[in-house]
Amino acid sequence: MSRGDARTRARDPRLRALASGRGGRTEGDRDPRRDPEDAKRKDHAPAAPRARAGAPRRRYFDAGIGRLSGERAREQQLLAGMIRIRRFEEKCAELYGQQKIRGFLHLYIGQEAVAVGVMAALEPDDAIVGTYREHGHALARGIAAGAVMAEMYGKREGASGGRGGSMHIFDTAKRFYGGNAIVAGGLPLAVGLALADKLQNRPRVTVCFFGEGAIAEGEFHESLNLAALWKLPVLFVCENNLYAMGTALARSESETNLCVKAASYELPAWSVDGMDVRAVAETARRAVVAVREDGPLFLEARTYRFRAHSMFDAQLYRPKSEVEEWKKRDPIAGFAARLRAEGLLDDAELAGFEAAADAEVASAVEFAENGSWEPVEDLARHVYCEREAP
Ligand SMILES: Cc1ncc(C[n+]2csc(CCOP(=O)(O)OP(=O)(O)O)c2C)c(N)n1
Repeated sequence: MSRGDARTRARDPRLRALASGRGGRTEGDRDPRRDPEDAKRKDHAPAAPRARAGAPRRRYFDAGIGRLSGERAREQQLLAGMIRIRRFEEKCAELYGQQKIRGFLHLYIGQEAVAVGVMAALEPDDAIVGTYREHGHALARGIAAGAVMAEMYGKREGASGGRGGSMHIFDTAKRFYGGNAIVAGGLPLAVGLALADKLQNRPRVTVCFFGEGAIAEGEFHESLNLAALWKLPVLFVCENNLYAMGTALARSESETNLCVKAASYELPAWSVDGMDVRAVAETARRAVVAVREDGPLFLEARTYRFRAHSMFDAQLYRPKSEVEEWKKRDPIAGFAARLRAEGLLDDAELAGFEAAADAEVASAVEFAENGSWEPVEDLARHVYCEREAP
């Protein structure tokens, strides 16, 4: 070792700790492997939202018990938004069985509070990048249910002209940039969108949704690094549902605390209960303000998917009892009960939201059924840009 290396090591407490055999942890750090909460997470028990150490404390904010303004209309809107997504996706599962929808279909059922809570914090000019589980993101952003359903059918009237299908919903007017089939593929796109906004002095935020599986990809690390380095206005929303297809988080990651990973790129890293729409909405509101002012932020939403990974999945990798445990925390039933108890919702209002969602879904199906197929002559269109080169 050169004298320069030795001097660097002496200055950096983490390197000193490595040299002393403490695995890179400094005295101030807690060892997640000895922490009972983290031990629970490794067993995939529903974990209470919690901030933890690993970087300067002020960087963490745990808003699992946050509360919105209490305004009746605003709270009810969150509930109605979730019901709408649930009903839409239940219908999609049915249509898939009838082969009206083909290819892959990844349902968002169980995770509705994340999309609805985060979208409530955004302005029309802000941009969104979703994953292949993005029907919920698209609906929460206000893309017409008919356009989303027609895309599922592969019809020309679909949001992406029927060429994308369920994994590639796209709507520039809503600044909704996919729908991405590639795990972590959306992160660099979000960084690019935010870089463009920053270079052109536009006060916009880009929100990027991704699953915890994306954290194993190089694109996650490259994107967080560049976003932090260039102070880009990106809100990275990691929907941690504990499984990447059949792979549990603890089977693929030595560090299961995702905030620690994000904080290592010098991003503020927050964690929120993704089954609690009120907490998500309030945390996202604060996060978006912070991103507009200071640059990128990582938000982990701890959530769970109630259905299989996709329509082809025997779910042998998780016990049924675990799914049942999480279903007790259903974001819709739980929030409806809470609003009722607080006098912010009555039975007639709830029935009204359910009926409105059913009617909207029925008319979306009708729209898709009546849609048209793209003519074969158009097959090679949209492969190359049709504009003249400048
Ligand atoms: C780069 C890449 N590798 C592998 C796949 C296959 N694949 C599809 S979904 C998936 C799991 C992703 O899990 P996660 O990111 O946690 O999202 P979730 O399905 O839980 O919402 C994998 C590995 C892919 N689509 N892209």
